[in-house]
Amino acid sequence: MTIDAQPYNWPYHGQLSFEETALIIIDMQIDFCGEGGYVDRMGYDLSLTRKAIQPIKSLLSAYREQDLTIIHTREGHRPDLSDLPDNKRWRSKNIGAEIGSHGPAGKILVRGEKGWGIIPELEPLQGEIIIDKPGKGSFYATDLDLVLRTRGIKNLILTGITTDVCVHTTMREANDRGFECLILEDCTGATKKSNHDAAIDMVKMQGGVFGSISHSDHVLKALNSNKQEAISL
Ligand code: C5J
Repeated sequence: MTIDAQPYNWPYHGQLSFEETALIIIDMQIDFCGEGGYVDRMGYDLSLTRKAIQPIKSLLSAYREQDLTIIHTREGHRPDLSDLPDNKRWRSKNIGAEIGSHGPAGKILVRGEKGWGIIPELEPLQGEIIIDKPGKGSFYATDLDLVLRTRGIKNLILTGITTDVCVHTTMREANDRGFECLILEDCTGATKKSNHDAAIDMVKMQGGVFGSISHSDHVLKALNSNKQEAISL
């Protein structure tokens, strides 16, 4: 089985096993797509990040139905900001949304605050893995690599926000670590549409420089075949 994708049907070796394929949902937090959060405070259009919610929700429920590996991530910092590099703080202050300062959704990008929470539509269930990360990439200063390898995960389906920042950084890091990556166009979003489009487009270069690109409909179709196959056994 493979998933229809560009520039190549995924995965490249043509033998997709969902048991070895994790669904990664990146930073679907109030701070990135909810009112009063970090992205809202910076003045960006929330509809661009919120567009990913419904397609991710459909995929999440299909993954849950088959008891497959789901990983949620959250970007955020310790309440004492001891893991917040000075340059990251300075830049957020410069744009009027200083990390750690008080906003309508609590302290911006601080663990335990309202804005840091995952949006109710995609709230993790008990037992689903959550990776807390201080940076943009999901591997930096986290145990994600260990968790994936312990579970025998070889392939990652990447969803979440933002396409050009945390999703791309994670995809690039994962690709370098030998994970086979698929990014879903409709399950991602950026703070600027042209950045989303460019981030999706650049994956297609060099024969799929970081992996391949697809749409949630194609993954849902493959998940359905996987389910039918399991029933017929
Ligand atoms: C950003 C993210 N854009 N989750 N974080 O600062 O992409």
